[in-house]
Amino acid sequence: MIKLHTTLRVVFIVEIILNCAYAHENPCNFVMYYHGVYHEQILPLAKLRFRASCTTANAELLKEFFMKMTMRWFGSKYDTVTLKQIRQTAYVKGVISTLYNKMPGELWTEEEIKSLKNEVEAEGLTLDGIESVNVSDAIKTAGADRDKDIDAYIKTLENLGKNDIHMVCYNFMPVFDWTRTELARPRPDGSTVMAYSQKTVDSIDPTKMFDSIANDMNGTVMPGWEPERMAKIKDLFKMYEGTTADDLFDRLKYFLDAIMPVCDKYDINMAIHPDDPSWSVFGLPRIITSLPNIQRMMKMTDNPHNGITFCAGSYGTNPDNDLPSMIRALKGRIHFAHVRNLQFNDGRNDFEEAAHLSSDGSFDMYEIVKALYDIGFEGPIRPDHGRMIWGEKAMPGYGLYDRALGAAYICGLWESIEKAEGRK
Ligand code: DNO
Repeated sequence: MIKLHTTLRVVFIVEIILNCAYAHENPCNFVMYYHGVYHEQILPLAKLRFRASCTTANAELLKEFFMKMTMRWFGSKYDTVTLKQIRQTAYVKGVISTLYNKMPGELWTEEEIKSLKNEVEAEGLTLDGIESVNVSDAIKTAGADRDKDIDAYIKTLENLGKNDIHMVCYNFMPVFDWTRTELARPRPDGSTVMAYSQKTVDSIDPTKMFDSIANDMNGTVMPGWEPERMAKIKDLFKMYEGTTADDLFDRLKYFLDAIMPVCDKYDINMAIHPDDPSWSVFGLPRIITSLPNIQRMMKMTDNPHNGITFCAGSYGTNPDNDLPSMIRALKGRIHFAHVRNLQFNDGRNDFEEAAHLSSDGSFDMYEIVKALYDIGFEGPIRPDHGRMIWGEKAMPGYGLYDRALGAAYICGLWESIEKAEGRK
């Protein structure tokens, strides 16, 4: 530990001297520059040196310095999985949670956040971020309440910052969040998974989409598919009528520009979730779908706090997205990672979710985890949608058992990569 701190300190001092001139121009430059350099250059360098000197004797230290395995938790009122169960997985050290009852545009108070945090910490876990603080339709459609809703969002971020929460996942998808046409497709081994069929999407009335899957929700409320929201589905489609991809980019920029000052003040990393699947559905434009589109988003509001959730299963719906090379290209701007696998049955026309294991699906999970390791990813990571196995009844994708297997698998990949790299 002492060795690592000394290394960090020396690298810091050299870095500070080298950047004096830059700092003199404007002290703000220095703060921003320092933040980026620290995360993108200094810390990975220090870690590299640390790893090089690693032996099994200091395996204890490894626990502290690398990615943090988490699990999504919807709160005690809504989740079938308990914090006690999550803690006992041993692999998972923290949760990513939310105030699930909050409507988009509604303010989250400091006390409400504190009580969520206390509840998590009382079970020996940490609250490592929020998924999601949802963005209202007024913001996404540039409607009359846009500025009012942005003000509430800023205050919510401020209250999160005051509670020492530094990562917020959100999405900018119109009408639907992620889209699946089946919530319980059986696999040969008797497990069930969520699946997508383009044929179904093309043949179904989008306003009936919710009814067609509602029976498979196991009595839970699925994020983005809240019954109150689905009851207004026709109005929602009307609100987005005529919206183009450029409109969505402009509105996203307006939103991001407004919230960046509070993110800078409290060091909050905004992690936009990709559109899932990563193409337009039901004629609605979708923008967070590919590397060029992410780069456009990062450039239009150029701030290290404007980053992404790298969701392998969502970007991976498009076989043109080369997941490991996207991760490498996005170094420094991936603030949260969702790691899961998919099985393609027929290109983009039909896919189903699979176990996290590479051989159960279409992705090379080792290469995905290796790319995250190589860029020095140090944010929260979580297993994503699991299969429903062992008779569990839970929110589709969010049961305990298969996500726990996923967490164990990802931790195993990570540890073996870390040890192999340390030996170099
Ligand atoms: C689906 C999730 C999404 C995600 C939101 C983020 O299971 O990955 O619902 O949480 O898009 O706002």
